[in-house]
Amino acid sequence: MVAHVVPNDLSAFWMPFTANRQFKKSPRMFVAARDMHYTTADGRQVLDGTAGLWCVNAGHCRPRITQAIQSQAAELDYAPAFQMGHPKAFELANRLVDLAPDGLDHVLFTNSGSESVETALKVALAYHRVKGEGSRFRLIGRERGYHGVNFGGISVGGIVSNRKMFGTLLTGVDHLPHTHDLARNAFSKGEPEHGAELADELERIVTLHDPSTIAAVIVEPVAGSTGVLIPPKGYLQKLRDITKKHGILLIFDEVITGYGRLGTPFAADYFGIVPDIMVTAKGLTNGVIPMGAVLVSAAIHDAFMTGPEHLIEFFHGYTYSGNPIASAAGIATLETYKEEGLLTRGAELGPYWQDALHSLKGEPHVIDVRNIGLVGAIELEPIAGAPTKRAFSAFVKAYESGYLIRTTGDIIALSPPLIVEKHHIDELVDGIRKVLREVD
Ligand code: PXG
Repeated sequence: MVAHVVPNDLSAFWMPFTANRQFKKSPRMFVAARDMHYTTADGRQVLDGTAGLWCVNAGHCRPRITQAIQSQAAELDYAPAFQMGHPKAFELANRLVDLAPDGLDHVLFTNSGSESVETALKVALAYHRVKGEGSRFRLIGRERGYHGVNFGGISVGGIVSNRKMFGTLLTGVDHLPHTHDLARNAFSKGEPEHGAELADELERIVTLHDPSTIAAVIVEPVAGSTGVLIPPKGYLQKLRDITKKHGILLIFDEVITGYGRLGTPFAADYFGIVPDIMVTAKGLTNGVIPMGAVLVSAAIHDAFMTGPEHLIEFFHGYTYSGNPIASAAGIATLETYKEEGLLTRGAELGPYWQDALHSLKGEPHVIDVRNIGLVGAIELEPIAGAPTKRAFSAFVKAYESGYLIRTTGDIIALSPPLIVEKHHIDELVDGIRKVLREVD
């Protein structure tokens, strides 16, 4: 009822993953953005230390992407996603296959990371079934894993607060241990030395359930949301070896690591490991239009392409799978990344980023600094009896001082747009240094 809409009344919007009451007492509003900066409602500039939510990899309001969206909206707004097509979805899929590691040859489109995860898990289960191995129904995730918020994703995910309210979740799920180990690995630069043996837990889980019951293992190559947990040297290779040995699919959830975050197009490139399925979203469209993409091997795709040709091969998809405007945004985003060398910029800037971040060692409350590509984390000692409070205060103080950082638990996570310059890095790190010296 339009008559009841009061401008600037904040109560109707129940905000996602937000302390709603705190926010609405003291709102933090962005009204514009360009390149590395946001503009707040009160006209201040805020340096984006997080690429929005790990998605605006090419920086904000890039003209090529804006124009692509504008002209696509005027030319073909929507085409049915089922039994009909339009050229841009095919073009984007082809470009993704070109960009992805060899062996990932087909693309399913979604509208978010969460939907990409559900899609990947369903492909994995259905794949085994169409191959005549329907006994492979189990999915293995990992503690402290984040795979979005839908039921499959929270089932394989390992974040207690995202799971505990929601009943029985998916059955037939087990979890690997997480790899975070401050006692052995604090202040590691890049991949930590210790912990590859944690991948052997997969052998134990496989033995417990029998390989013939396990469909897939899903992990983030670098866990982002739970505070930038970087895999120990050799760990991911072990997961690849064990899954291959037992005919289990390996799914990399690259929603955060995809599209240049580690200084390579995908984490799979960084670690030299090709998964069977790769889950992406966020940076695919520079965060501008919701879209995700799931890349699968030819072996998986081809296993479905049997039976009479008039029949649907896989009963899954969304109204907006490969939406024309999202596809146009995706193509323009990939062109921007290519033209500006953004997918490898993290490799060039990585050493500078690393040194800058590690200069925070010794500042108040800092118990770890870790980094990989253009990702970083600063872990703070929690206030006794009030976990997360110190980091949240740091987040608010940073915002007030002109820096957007992200906190999860008592960890500050950083992931600037890939167009970041050295002077932005200096500014961000010095800003955080001041904040750390001020917070209780
Ligand atoms: N998988 C991974 C690895 C993610 O990081 C999702 C799936 C879900 O994506 P959607 O598009 O459904 O949100 C994510 C999302 C943070 C943060 O600050 C991380 C995400 C989202 C919002 C905030 O760590 N990751």
